[in-house]
Amino acid sequence: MDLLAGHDWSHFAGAAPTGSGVRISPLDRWITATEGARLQPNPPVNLAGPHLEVSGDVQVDFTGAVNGAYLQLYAKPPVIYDEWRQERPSLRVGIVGGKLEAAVWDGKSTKAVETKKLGSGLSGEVAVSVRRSGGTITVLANGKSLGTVGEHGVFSAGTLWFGADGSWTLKSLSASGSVRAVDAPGWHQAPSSNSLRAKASALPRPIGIGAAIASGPLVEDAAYRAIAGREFNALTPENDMKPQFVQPTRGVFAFAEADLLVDFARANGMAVHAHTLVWFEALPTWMRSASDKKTVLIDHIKAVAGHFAGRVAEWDVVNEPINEDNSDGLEHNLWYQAMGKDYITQAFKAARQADPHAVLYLNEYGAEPDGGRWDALYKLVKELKVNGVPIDGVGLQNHEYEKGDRTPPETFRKHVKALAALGLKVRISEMDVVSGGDDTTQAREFAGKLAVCRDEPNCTTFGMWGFTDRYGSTANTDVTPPQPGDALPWTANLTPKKAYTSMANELK
Ligand code: 9MR
Repeated sequence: MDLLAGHDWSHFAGAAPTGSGVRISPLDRWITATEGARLQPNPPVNLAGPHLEVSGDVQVDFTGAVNGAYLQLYAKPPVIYDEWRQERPSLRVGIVGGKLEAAVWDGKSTKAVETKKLGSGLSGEVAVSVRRSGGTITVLANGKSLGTVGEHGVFSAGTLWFGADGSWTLKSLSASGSVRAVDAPGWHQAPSSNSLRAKASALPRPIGIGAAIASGPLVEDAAYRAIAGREFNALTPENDMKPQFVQPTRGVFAFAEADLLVDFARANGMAVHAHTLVWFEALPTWMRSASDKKTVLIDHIKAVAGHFAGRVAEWDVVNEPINEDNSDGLEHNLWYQAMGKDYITQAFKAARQADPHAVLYLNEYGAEPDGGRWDALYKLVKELKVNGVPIDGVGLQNHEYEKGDRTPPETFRKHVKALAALGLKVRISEMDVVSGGDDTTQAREFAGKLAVCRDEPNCTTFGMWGFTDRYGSTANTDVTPPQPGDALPWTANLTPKKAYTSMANELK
C-alpha cells in the first residue's frame, strides 16, 4: 500500500511534497528549558497525514534515505509541553556514517531503550525496510537483513504515525501485511444545543467560551476532539504557536501543527485566540543568544502574525511582562534587557502592522487580586493606551494553583471595570483551578469568574487552560507516564465534573 500518493504530506512541519517524493528539511527543533538549554529533540510528526492501523505482522518500506536521514514510526504522537515531550513507544531508523541506526523508545523514558548500529558501507540512497514479526523487529537495507531490535510496544499499540528528520527526499513509503492506512479525520465535530458554546452564544450578550488545545491529542484522541469542537467556540493553541515550535532555527518557520489547530477551529466555527508572540519562555536556544534582539523580535512578529493574518481573531502579543518586585513593575527579561520597556510598544506596533484586523492583547497572570501585580499591570496598560500603543485588551489568566490564588469575583470584577474605563477589552484567558480534591470549591471558582465575564460588557471570552486533566498543564511530568492534575472541568476520563455543570448553569 502506497502511503505517499493520495495522502497528505503537505501539512507536515519541515516537509514539502515534490515531483520525486517528500522533501524533508531539518528543523533542528528542540524542547528547551526555561533558561534556554536544549532538553529533548522535538522532531515533527505528520499529524495531518496518514497513519496505520496495525493488527498483526507488518512491513514498512521506504526509499531515498541518505546519510543523516531518519524516519520514525510512533505508536502515538508525543504529547508536547514547553519543557517536556512525552515520548510514546517509537522506532527510529536512519543512516549514520554508512550504518543503519535503529533506536527504540518504550514510552516510559525520554531516552531510547535500545540503539543499534547495523551493517556497514551503506552509501547513496538506501532502501530501508522494517519488518515486525511478533515481538521482534528486523531491519533491512537494500533488501538485506541487518539485524533485529525489540518491539517495546511500538507495534502492539495498534497504530503507527510517521515522523521524519534530516535533509533528504522520502521517495517512496509503503506498508504491507496486517495494516490499514487511515487519513486525518474530518475536523468538523457534531454540535450540541446543550453545549457550553450553544449556551454562551444564546446569552443576551453572547460571549466566547474557549479552551487551550494541543495538536497531538486533537488528531489522535477522537473523544478529546469531539468535546473540543462541541463545547467551545474559541480555541487557544496551548503551545504550538510559541517561538520554539514555529521558528526553531532562525529564519526557518514550521507552522504545520499550529495551522492544523487553525483549520480545526475554522471547521468548527471557533475563533482562534493566538498565543503568543513575545514571551521569555518557550524560546529556541538561538533566539536567546542572538545579539540583534530587536531585529529578531520584529522579524518574528512579522513572519508569525503575517502567516496567520486573516485566519486568527486575536493575538497575545506580549505575555507576562509584569514583575512587581522591580521598581518599574516590569519583568527584566531578555527583550527588556535588549530594548528596555520599549519592547512592548514595538511588539504591539509590529503585530498591528502584520495583522491589522487581529484584536491585540497583553496577557498576564496573578493580577486578579488587589496588590502589586495588579497595580503594575494597570499602570503599564494605562501608559500604553495614553501613548496610543495599539493594544485592544488584557488577558487575565486566572490560574488558581493554590488556595491563595482564589480571588473573590467582586475584586476581579473591579479590575475588569477599571480596564473598561481605559477602553480595554478583557478576556479570562487561562483559567484552571487545582481542586485539591474539593470539586465543589473548584466548581464555585469557575462559575464565579464566568459570571463576571458574562455580566461585564468589555469581557469578551471566558477561556480555560485545556479542558481535561488527561492532558492538563498541571500534570506531574516528573513521572512517566505523567500523573494527571485535577484542575480542569473534565476528568482524565473525559467525564464532566461539577465545574462543568456550574458553568452551564451560569450560562442558562
Ligand atoms: O500549558 C503550558 C505548558 O505545556 C508549558 O509547559 C508551560 C511552561 O512554559 O506553559 C504552559 O502554558 C502557560 C502559558 O503559555 C502562559 N501562561 C501560563 C501557562 C500555564 O503554565
